[in-house]
Formats: sequence, structure tokens, C-alpha cells
Amino acid sequence: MAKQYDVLFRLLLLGDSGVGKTCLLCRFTDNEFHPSHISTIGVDFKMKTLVIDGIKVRIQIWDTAGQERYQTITKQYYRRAQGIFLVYDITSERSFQHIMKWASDVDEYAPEKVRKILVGNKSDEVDKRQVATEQGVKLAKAYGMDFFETSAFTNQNISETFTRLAEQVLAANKKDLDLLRMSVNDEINLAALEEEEGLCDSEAADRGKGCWC
Ligand SMILES: Nc1nc2c(ncn2[C@@H]2O[C@H](COP(=O)(O)OP(=O)(O)O)[C@@H](O)[C@H]2O)c(=O)[nH]1
Ligand SMILES: [Mg+2]
Repeated sequence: MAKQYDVLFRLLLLGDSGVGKTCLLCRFTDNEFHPSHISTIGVDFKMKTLVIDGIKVRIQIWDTAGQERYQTITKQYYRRAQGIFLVYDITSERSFQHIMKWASDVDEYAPEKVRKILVGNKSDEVDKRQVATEQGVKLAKAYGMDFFETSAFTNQNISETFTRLAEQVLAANKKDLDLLRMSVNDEINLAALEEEEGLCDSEAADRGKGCWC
């Protein structure tokens, strides 16, 4: 049977409630947009496979499914991520201001080599815009991240944004992958390897919920 993928990465969508994280995910994986998405019906994650430089990259994208409202996102969400989308809503200055808080959580809890990308969603809402494109560009530059304005509604820059982060994560893990390739001529699954190495701490296992094992 043909190999389904060469490598698996976990990506995480972060940002205030209502910025459009769930819609971005549904648009990317299913090419669907539900205008009145009921945020309580949160998906845990969705998967998609991309081919980057001939490598089949399976990405598992985690949505925060309502926890952001109560700031109960556990550090395990961060710890298991290799890439993070920091999402704000261009019609909400507040959601943009909060990016700094999300970024500092990432610095605190995520692995050091995690890759981040800044996303200003709802670019179709031209009349309601509160955050200028230049502000996004400037913030992304300050954090050393790439930046895209997206619209889950019109499909603007959706696949570009997800692909760019996947490419960056792949590049950041390329050395490990090449080493693995030399020794394992089979399915390469970084996530499975991590598990074998026991990276899931007992604290998380005890809690069960919120642990990505
Ligand atoms: N106009 C517009 N509305 C959007 C867009 N993305 C999401 N929304 C709307 O914003 C609201 C919140 O979206 P949701 O994905 O649930 O946000 P989440 O809480 O960050 O997951 C919903 O009413 C969506 O229909 C977009 O790109 N453009
Ligand atoms: Mg949501």
C-alpha cells in the first residue's frame, strides 16, 4: 500500500474568541464557510496532507474550541505544537492588541523552535476595518514572523497561510527528518517518535483531558 504521508506535524490556532479560527480551519480542510458558526460545537482538530518539495506532509491542525474564552488553554496544547497561527480579526482592535498576550503565552509554553505566523482574518470586511494592514506588517516584523491577511469568507490567502506555516515547520525540522531518513526507511512520524521518547508528562496523563497523547 502506498505510504499516506512522510511526516506529521501539529499546528495550533490561537487568538481571541470570534476572530474566525474555526472558520479558517473549515475553509482550509473542507472548503466550507458557515456564516453563523456555533462556536460551542468545537472540533478538536482536522487533518490535511500537503506535498512540499516532494514530501507528503500531513498536518494536524488543532482548534481551541471555546477554551480561549476562559483562558484555560493548557500548556500541553502549546507543548505538542510545532507551528502556531496567531489570529486576530481586522475589524477588532482589541483582538489585535491581544496578540501580544497570545505571543507571550507561546514564548512561555511552546517549544523553542516552534514556528509562528501572524494572521489578520476577515479581510473582506473592508468597511469595518479597525486594524490597518501596516500595523499587522509591523507587528509581524517585530516578532520575526510572516504575515497574511485572510478571509475565510472569500477564501483569500487561506491555502497560502496554511502552506507557508507547514513549509516553515518542515524547514525547521528538516535536519531531524534527514537523520531519520538515513536510519528509518519506513513511515516517518515525528509525533509517534515523541511519544516513544515519553515527552508526554505524567501530569498531563493524569489529567487526561487536554493531553494530546
Ligand atoms: N466576514 C467574515 N466573517 C468571518 C470570517 N471568518 C469568520 N467569520 C465570522 O466570525 C464569527 C466567528 O467565527 P469563528 O470561526 O467561530 O471564530 P473563533 O471563535 O475564532 O473560532 C462567525 O460568525 C463567522 O461567520 C471572515 O473571514 N469574514
Ligand atoms: Mg472556534
